[in-house]
Amino acid sequence: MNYSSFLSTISTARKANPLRLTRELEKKMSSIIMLSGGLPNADYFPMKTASVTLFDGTTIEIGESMMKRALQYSKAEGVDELLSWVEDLQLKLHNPPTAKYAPEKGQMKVVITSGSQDALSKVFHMLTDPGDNVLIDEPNYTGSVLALQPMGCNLIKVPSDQHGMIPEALNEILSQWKMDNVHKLNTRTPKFLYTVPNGGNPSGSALTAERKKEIYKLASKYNFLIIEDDPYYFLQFEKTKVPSFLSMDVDGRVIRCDTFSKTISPGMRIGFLTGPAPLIDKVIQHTQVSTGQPSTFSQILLVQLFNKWGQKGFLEHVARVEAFYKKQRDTMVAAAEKRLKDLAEWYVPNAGMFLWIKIKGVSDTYQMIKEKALERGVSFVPGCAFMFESTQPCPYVRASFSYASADQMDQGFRLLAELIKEEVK
Ligand code: 09M
Repeated sequence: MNYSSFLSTISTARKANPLRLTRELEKKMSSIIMLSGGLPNADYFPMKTASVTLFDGTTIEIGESMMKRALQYSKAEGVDELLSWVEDLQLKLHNPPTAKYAPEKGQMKVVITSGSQDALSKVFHMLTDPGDNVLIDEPNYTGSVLALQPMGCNLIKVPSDQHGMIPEALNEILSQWKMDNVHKLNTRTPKFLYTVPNGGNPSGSALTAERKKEIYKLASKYNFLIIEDDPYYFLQFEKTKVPSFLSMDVDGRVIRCDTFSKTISPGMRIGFLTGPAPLIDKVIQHTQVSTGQPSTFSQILLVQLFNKWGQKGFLEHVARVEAFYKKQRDTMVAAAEKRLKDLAEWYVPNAGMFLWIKIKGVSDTYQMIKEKALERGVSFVPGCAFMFESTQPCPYVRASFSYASADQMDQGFRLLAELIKEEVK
């Protein structure tokens, strides 16, 4: 793959920051006279040690020298122990074909990010110039749509249903580039496709393995990258997980965003990005001149947690989290059936945190949700928030089942039912 042809003008111009720590220098730090680094003196950091109690009553400790590290600058790509831990996790879960490729051929590389939002923003900046074509399904995660739109790219809407993007529809869109008359679209083929493959936010949609394979084939044929934004990977409610795009990436064209936000903590702001080395290196250069690095403190806390848990303990933890959200999903669907049966429609999401509800007889939910619902004491997100044209009327609302108790779901939907009845009468 010719990775440089995908880079934006800004990303092409980026250079590595010579002030930042490198892997090599960090390894030598204790054995050489260090006069290069503009690192503050750790002896004057006010915090000395920490002991964090876990839910099972056991503790993880950050001792004195670990604390000095945790409070210090660190490498842009992440601290070594966490990097190797997530690399092992990716190998186990996705076994990417690119794992053993030469770096320039797109070898799998991982970088720690300040959550997926940071990763997405950097990836979009890396790839997008004004006028570039981007394939994306609607409705979609507001944080991505709002990050892409100001870059001046053309968002090409790929039709989708509860199983995610429809490959036949994608094929039809792409086939326009073969025709002579391409004036309706920019003549450049799309640079990348963005999608949330599991538990789509807000739609709850989930791509099947078959669809992923079809989409990947089209990506190879038309030479575009796939951005797989998968924060709900660990919240899949079926017995077996659907294989990821990363797991089928023979060409080295997939950039996968993972996050600990939904399984450990969004406040720690730690995620990880996996993709072809030449592209990941560009993200690292961006980090060197933006956030510098994801919080070292958060990373060290995770390292200590994973040292205690091992991969097995982590997977057991996420299985418990997954089981909780599945129960929540069932509770919300039951509440919807009880309260909203004739007033709205939805499908049962098999991953994620959201129920996407289409209100019957209400063409736009904005006023009803933003004003009246809040007055009555319940909040939802109006569907228009997830549309590319957020000022257009939209009959949907997004309800999150992550937080509320069974009673709150029941009462929330009772109030929604009241509002709908008032609206349609
Ligand atoms: N609502 C998300 N989604 C959200 C949301 C949020 C404050 C976040 C998809 O790793 P992170 O934490 O940066 O995750 C970002 C992210 C990326 N991709 C598909 C997501 O759903 C997080 C934060 C308040 C409301 C929020 O509503 O949906």
